[in-house]
Amino acid sequence: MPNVVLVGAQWGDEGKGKVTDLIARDFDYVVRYQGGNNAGHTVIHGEKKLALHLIPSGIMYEDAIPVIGNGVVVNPQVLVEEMEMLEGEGLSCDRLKISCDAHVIMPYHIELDKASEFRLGKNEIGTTNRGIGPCYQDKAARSGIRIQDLLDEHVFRMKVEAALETKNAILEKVYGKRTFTVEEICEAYLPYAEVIRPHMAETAQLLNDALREGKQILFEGAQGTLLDIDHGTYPFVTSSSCCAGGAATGSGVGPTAIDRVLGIQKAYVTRVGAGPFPTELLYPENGGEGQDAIDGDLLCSEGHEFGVTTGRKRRCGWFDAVIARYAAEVNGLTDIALTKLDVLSAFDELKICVAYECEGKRYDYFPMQQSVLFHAKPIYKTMPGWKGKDITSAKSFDELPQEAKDYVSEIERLSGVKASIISVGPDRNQTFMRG
Ligand code: 2SA
Ligand code: GDP
Ligand code: MG
Repeated sequence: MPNVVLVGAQWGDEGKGKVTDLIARDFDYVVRYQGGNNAGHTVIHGEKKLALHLIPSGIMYEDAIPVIGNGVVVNPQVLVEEMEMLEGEGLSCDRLKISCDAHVIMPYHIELDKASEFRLGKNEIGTTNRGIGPCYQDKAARSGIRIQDLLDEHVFRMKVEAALETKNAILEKVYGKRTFTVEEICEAYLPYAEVIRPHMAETAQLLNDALREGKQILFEGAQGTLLDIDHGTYPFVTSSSCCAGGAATGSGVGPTAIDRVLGIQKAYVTRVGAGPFPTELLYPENGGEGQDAIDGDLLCSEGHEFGVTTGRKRRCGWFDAVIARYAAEVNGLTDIALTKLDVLSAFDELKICVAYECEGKRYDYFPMQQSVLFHAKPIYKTMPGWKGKDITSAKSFDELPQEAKDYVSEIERLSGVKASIISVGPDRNQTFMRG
């Protein structure tokens, strides 16, 4: 298999963890290139479901080297706890490499994230409160603290001291929150440095050496296209480059090394957090009623749609081909993995959004203005479902009911990308490839 970027094609939680885990055995390196412990990637280990937040899903295979790239933001406490959890499951983390240039999520980032969300009130972004945004903010402002700083006590102290001058002022004066001392931060963070030290590496060099040796790399995206800081539904996005382009900047590997961009699409759409979502089937608690509310609830319950990191109930809606086409373009998708097709077995009929309508105008392409997206009404095509036919043990496309084949083919036609992998259940073996 060539070098592959695996990217979420919607608002995250498309099943990236499962697909990464499925194909990772064929790669020498599995690299996270953006985000932090806001991610929640579910993988199956034996009989158990494991949630990974920071460590690449490639950790499941002892021949693959997992790499946390320079584009990732690292909470050292979460990292160490996740390593301990994996070791406890019998999965060694000895091979894990962490970029010396990755930025560190500091305790004040988490407080600032919470305080800023609280202040926004009903206009909140709905962040995971993990300090992601404030950490990337410092990175862009060139005042961040990196993994290499954490491993040098003198430098770390100096940088924390400098940071606290402004962070404490903001926490106290703007938000009326608690402040931090250099001592308490050093006491909490410096012990982690010793756990991280053996894993720290110049990962860009490591990956480029690997490429020269003909090794193969899988880049594991977190969140999704519409949460990308540039291409997503700004400002209701995360603060990193989730799209395929981020794989290059977030790892130090040039774009010419990438051969394939695999988009992960759910057979319907979910979103967790605030922001526009044209095909949303509003829950009753959010003002929804009638058949839409029933369908939304059914998608949520059949798909077990709850956040892996925060436990929040995800918003659910019909498949949106406008988004699918957009994701195909901004990522340069070569093919897609279509997941959770089995969840749709609960419905008599299915809807696919083919375009939007806003103030009498039809939008076949993702609208330029956020206000249009907020008010966009989906134009649906209705398709027959395959209710009552269990597809969870299908081993090939031919074994799917005709209605399911037609649904997949319509998604391919509308998005212009072939579904090379189809997932019909959470387990590794509930998946088949198409030639
Ligand atoms: P943040 O915390 O600054 O990145 O939040 C900004 C927006 O990005 C969304 N976001 C996510 N959306 C889906 N899944 C994510 N990971 C977890 C999961 C989420 C969870 O796998 O379920 O457990 O709630 C994720 N991470 C960030 C977030 O909802 C904001 O809209
Ligand atoms: P990620 O963030 O993209 O890795 O996705 P999450 O792990 O947050 O959410 C995907 C959820 O769907 C997890 O609970 C998976 O176990 C589950 N899942 C993945 N693929 C399938 C599938 O084809 N069918 C069903 N029913 N569940 C799936
Ligand atoms: Mg997730």
